[in-house]
Amino acid sequence: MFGDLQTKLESVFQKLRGQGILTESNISDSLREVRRAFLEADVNFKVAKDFIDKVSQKAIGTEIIKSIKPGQLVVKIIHDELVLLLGETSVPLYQNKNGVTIVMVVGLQGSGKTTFCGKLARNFKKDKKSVVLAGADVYRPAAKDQLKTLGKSLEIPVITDDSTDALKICQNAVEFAQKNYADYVILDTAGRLHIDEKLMQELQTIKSNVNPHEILFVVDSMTGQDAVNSAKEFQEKLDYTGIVLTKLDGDTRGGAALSIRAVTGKPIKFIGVGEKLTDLEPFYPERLASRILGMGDIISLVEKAQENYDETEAKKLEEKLRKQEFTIEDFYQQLQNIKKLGPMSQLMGMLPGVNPGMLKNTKIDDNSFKKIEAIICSMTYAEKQKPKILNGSRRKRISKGSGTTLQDINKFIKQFEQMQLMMKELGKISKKKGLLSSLAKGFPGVPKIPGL
Ligand SMILES: Nc1nc2c(ncn2[C@@H]2O[C@H](COP(=O)(O)OP(=O)(O)O)[C@@H](O)[C@H]2O)c(=O)[nH]1
Ligand SMILES: [Mg+2]
Repeated sequence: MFGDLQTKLESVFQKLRGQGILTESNISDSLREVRRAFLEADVNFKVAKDFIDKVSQKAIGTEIIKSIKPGQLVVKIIHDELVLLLGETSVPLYQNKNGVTIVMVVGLQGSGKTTFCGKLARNFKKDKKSVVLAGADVYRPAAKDQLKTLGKSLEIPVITDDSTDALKICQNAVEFAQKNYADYVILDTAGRLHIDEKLMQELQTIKSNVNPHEILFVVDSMTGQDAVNSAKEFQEKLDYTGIVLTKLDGDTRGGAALSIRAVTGKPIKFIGVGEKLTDLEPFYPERLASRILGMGDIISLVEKAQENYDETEAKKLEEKLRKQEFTIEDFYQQLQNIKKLGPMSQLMGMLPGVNPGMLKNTKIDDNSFKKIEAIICSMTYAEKQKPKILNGSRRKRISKGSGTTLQDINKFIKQFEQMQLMMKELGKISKKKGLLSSLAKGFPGVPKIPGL
């Protein structure tokens, strides 16, 4: 699903995430590329433009949280805007509390109407609801047979006859459903290859006489902008209540999926992801956005960091660093902050900025963090404040207390001293740029970690 679009966006994001500092010019370069990727995916021109404008306004107005790289923040803004574009929340089917719920299914020929009727009927049945199907595609005898076969396999009654009176068939089906206290009746109507007056009139007649609670417009997502154009025409003529996007399993571009809600103002209610009756999913904007961006992990990382980040604490830390008063105790506090974000092994996998080669040589996993924690916990207050006093016998005591080797202790202290040195240097240059963002570049032997 959306393979082409994903690949293109991924390469834009890769560049963006690598940026330590975002300027208006590299944001707008990246957004230009996102726009190009959208247009190549056949996203409606105006939709793409509006989207980029909104992201750009938000990106420029957003305060940078220092524990997150600015590039990651932009990815998050794009994700959030994408969710809005897709409709923000899922819109479930209307349910008639006082009797049969009538669902009318419309769309062009071959869009997947009859298949969708079968899938929906199966879903209802699975929820222990009783369903009646109406075969009202009166122009192709094979269409009625197709529905009858589906009905048989699902053990659901199919109401139809040999006439060409679609309205009558629908009315009969509704009546049958009411008499039998069914929960749902699904009307499978005729489509054409192209929209024409006669088809629209027939559908309008059914709508005004049967008064369906839901009119679902079924559309083949692989047809891109054609899908969007027909969705708009059907909406103007029939004012349907929701959209069913079919054949998403074969859609590598995603243009229809991204544009259709914005162009029609109607919610997408279901997606078809295969030919089988089980291949139907309710539509969740959030899930589709994550699928398109392929980066659910980063999104949750940014969210976690936003939740856990404490601005005042960070300010205090910056002050200490500037005065070169960063102690092992402070380092320990930072470790605790990082731990709040989740298991280290998981965090590392989430971080797109982490160079995999770097990870190979430095095993930063929960265990090595635990080791460091144990070492620090075995130190006295004075040792944490002034690591210089850590002579041989103190080191031996700590290694015994923490269950680590003397080598581990020496390595840790050496790393800490290196880090202090680096911070001293950074403290000099970072007054202008923001110290923590410079620190995000990491210290020797340890990859970049948010919050550090
Ligand atoms: N891959 C895939 N094929 C689908 C999907 N929905 C329908 N189809 C296929 O599309 C073709 C037309 O479907 P049909 O329901 O007869 O369309 P109708 O003319 O609108 O009733 C059939 O071959 C279906 O198997 C889907 O979600 N994914
Ligand atoms: Mg059909």
